[in-house]
Amino acid sequence: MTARLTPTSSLRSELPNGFYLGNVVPGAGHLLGGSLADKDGGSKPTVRPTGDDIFVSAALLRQAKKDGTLGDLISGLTTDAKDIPALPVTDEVRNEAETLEHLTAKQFNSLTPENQGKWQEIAPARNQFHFSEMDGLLDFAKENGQRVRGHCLLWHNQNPQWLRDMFEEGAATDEELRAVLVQHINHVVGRYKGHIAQWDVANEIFNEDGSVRVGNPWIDRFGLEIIAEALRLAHQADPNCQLYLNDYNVESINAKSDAYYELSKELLAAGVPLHGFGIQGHLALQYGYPNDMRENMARFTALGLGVEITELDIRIFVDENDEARIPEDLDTQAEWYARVISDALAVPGVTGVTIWGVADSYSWIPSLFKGEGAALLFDDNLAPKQAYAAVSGALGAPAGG
Ligand code: 9MR
Repeated sequence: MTARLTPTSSLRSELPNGFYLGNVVPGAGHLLGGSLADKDGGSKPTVRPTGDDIFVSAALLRQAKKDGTLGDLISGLTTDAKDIPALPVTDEVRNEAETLEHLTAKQFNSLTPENQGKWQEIAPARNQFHFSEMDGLLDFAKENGQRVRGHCLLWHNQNPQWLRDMFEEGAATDEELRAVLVQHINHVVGRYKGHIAQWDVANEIFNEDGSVRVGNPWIDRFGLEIIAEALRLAHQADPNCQLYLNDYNVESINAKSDAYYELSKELLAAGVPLHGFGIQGHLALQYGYPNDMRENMARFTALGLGVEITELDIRIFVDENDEARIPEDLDTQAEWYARVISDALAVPGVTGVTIWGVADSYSWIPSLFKGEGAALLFDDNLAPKQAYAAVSGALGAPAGG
């Protein structure tokens, strides 16, 4: 059973003032990001768009995957984007791209680049910036009156090889590395000054037990102090942009979210420009709903920070056709979506919920969690699921419910 989508259905038209319902725009690295970039930490190239249209390029990749030509595409890749063969745009690809584009524009009032803003994508070679996809996303958002969240500046993942090489012992001095950080933040945040409302400045810096994660080259080398420096640099580059820390498994009050709470307090006390806490919200039915999420969000807003759910998806167990193993899971999933929206609306200072993908067929989940998926509002055919109707219902319901 799927929900009904009438020609006038639009989640964004149901939003209370000042509240954002976001989604991601797929792009370079999508589909291949999970299978290539992650395995070796990001040294392999990812696919560049073959046309101007960011949605067509994503649909093309999906078509290649369906046709079984993705392997050829991957083996033909080199680090030089020019060598990537252009794929023919079939009617099917065109239709899918148009539907996805239409849903993205009509249902959501905020957009996040899924991969296009990450270091590997935006600076694939030293001193070379690849802005065309981010520019395309910004143009799309402008045309459709949408806000943009930037994602992300410092992360342990999806860093270009040249940058990782610089962190090899003896390869670069501290001064040289700091100059790279200054250049990156100035170029990237500065370019979109006034057009990107929020940036995830540091992504996923703590472990589940609250200790500092090892593997983010910046933190490994300079310690957490580099986060304050990155926040200051980003603030200089765009003084009106809201600067966020962002992570997963921080929906509840736990050791990891405690670590963010303490760090946030310290940064604020030191006068560092920090404005928000991003709770990713990658949920899975088997782990139970984070019942204390409101309380957790409220302790961050009490510090004066904004809070957003930044990457929501709710995965379930699926069969080999990516369909729910237990059909009732789709109903439970819908209830959870409604709860997240109600929780976010109930806490003053929580300004938005971004869903990490429009349709199940575009989600990152099956590439990382085998046997899990179907985590989004629209199914593989881009038809609305129960979760869509539930989000719509929760937006219409009085806050606090
Ligand atoms: O959705 C993204 C996927 O396409 C990439 O392959 C993957 C690489 O790590 O990153 C995914 O997005 C992640 C986000 O940037 C940070 N939080 C976790 C998200 C899901 O893995």
